[in-house]
Amino acid sequence: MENIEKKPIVKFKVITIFPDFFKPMLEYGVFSRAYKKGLISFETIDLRDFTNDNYKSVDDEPYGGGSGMVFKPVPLGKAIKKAKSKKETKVVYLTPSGRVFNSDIAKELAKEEELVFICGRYEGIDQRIVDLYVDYEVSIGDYVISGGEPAAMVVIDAIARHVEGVVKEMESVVKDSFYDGLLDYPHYTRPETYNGRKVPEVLLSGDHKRIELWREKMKLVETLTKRPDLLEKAKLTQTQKKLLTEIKEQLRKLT
Ligand code: 6GU
Repeated sequence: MENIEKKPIVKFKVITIFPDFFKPMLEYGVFSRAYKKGLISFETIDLRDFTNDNYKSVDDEPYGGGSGMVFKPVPLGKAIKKAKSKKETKVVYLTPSGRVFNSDIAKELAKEEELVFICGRYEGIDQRIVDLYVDYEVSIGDYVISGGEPAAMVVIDAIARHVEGVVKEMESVVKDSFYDGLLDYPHYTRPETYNGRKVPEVLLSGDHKRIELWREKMKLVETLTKRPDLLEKAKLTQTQKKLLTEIKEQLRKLT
């Protein structure tokens, strides 16, 4: 595979009031394997360790009144300073007000050596923390979840997949949905007939050129029918443009 940039190891550090939330990530699956192999490092930082009152309070009422609580700047600022081992370290704040996370952001962040994540709860964090320390505000979609922790897991997993060696075959990352801005082609495995439905004949042909072409075409069909918005942004190759014209022509004839 050409054009796969070599990535350095990435250190993930997560500031949270629920460090145990992240334990399963280190126990199961691709991320855990990469962690155990030392390809990535992962550390949680308990925000309560940076409080100095008996109640270990991390939040307070918002100035100006209103509902909800806000993460206080003092403990959070201390936690961020502790987490960053150098001043170039990027800080990512998980918030529904952020830029919607995607494969391009994942690839970009995978080039960093160290990343600090802030998981918010309640109404959010003091704005001065955002202004002073945050480099990226990231959301995982247009809905609200109760805290940044599941969002951090999603984002960290997606970034780790772009780090060299994390996914056994970089080829499968390159072929994943979204790597080139398109959805993936459909996949089939044994048996050849399931509930009366046969696997597409081309996949049984052994003709690798034809299979490759079918898959390229199906990626376009999938994207055109399910996520046409992606096609507008995708940088298509000449072959893909030609295939797309053919597909649209065939669809026109059907309707
Ligand atoms: Cl990053 N956090 C929260 N609390 N809700 C979200 C989100 C993040 N992204 C989408 N919804």
